[in-house]
Amino acid sequence: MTPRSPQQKTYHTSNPVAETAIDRTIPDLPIAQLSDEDKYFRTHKAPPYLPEIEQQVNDFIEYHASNTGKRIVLVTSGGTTVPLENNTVRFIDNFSAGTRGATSAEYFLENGYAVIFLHREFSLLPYSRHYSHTTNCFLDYMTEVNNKVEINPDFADEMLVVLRKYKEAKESQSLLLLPFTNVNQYLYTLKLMAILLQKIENKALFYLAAAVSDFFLPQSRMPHHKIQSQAAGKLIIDLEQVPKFLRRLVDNWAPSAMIVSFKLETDHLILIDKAKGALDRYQHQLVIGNLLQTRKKEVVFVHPDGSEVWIRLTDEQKAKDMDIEGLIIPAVIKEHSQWIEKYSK
Ligand code: 9Z3
Repeated sequence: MTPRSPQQKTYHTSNPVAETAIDRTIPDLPIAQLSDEDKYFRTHKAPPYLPEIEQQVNDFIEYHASNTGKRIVLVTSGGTTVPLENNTVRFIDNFSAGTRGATSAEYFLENGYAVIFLHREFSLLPYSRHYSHTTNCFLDYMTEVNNKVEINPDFADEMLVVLRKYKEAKESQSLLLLPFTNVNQYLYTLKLMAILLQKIENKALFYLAAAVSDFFLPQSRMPHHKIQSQAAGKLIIDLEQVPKFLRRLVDNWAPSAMIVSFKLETDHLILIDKAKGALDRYQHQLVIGNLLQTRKKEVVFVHPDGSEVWIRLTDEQKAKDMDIEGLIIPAVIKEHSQWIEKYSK
């Protein structure tokens, strides 16, 4: 199996740009107030490869609109980095391996969706995730017979199932892999995707499982070269808050799409309140709450009407090593169908 498609390249962090001047000369109107989100995009340069991605995504949307009529889900997956230097040697990262995103993408594909998989480069990918980042090396799935490499028969049946699904996704052109590494690349790409997906209106679904950093170092303050250790005995890092982009996504970038975000906490006492707070603030359709410690076994769906629905693997399902995404995705799809129906009336 070839785990990487040609779309995946290594892109480089962009250079800082000077702030664009605002015209404040217009009389009789309150001085224009830039939102934090607008300020962000005015003061941070877009990744240079963005036009290439735009073309690929346009083609993907066009293909499905004209040929298959499939709904399209944007799945975000894995953690964003926060570079500390422009020529990046050091960066801040988070724990996410991309399991939630990669597994969810498989279930969306199985349920007839086309998937744009916006993922942290080198994090887990749909299908190949079964054979990478595991305790086993992929070579453990192979065996030597008469001087030739073959799949170890112990794994062959399981691998055949995965292989068929992978081929089906590829042949039906239903999976588009797009990478990001740092939070700037993530934000620019998310905004672009949202604007392009406006074409299919409510058939677009946003499933935001990526672990996005809350703090970052603005490009205007980022040293060009590697920070030198001789210069100071201590390194003090002064980070800004990443603007809350979800409101922009809901109101401006993707006003017709259904938007699902994840809320991650480690303290179970605050999870529900934080999920409700996100819905209040961003006014989107669904927050899926999860705790770091139990995220693979249970999640909670929190809705704007205040309802909370827990989804849990049963002991039997746990024993069979079933993915919780096998329960999450059908439930999300059901809500997306209701959203489409409501919006189409
Ligand atoms: C999640 O909560 C995901 O479920 C996980 C998946 C990151 C926990 P893994 O990749 O983990 O399977 O190991 N994603 C959202 C995390 C996040 O950054 N949420 C923000 C927040 O909680 C809102 S967008 O404030």
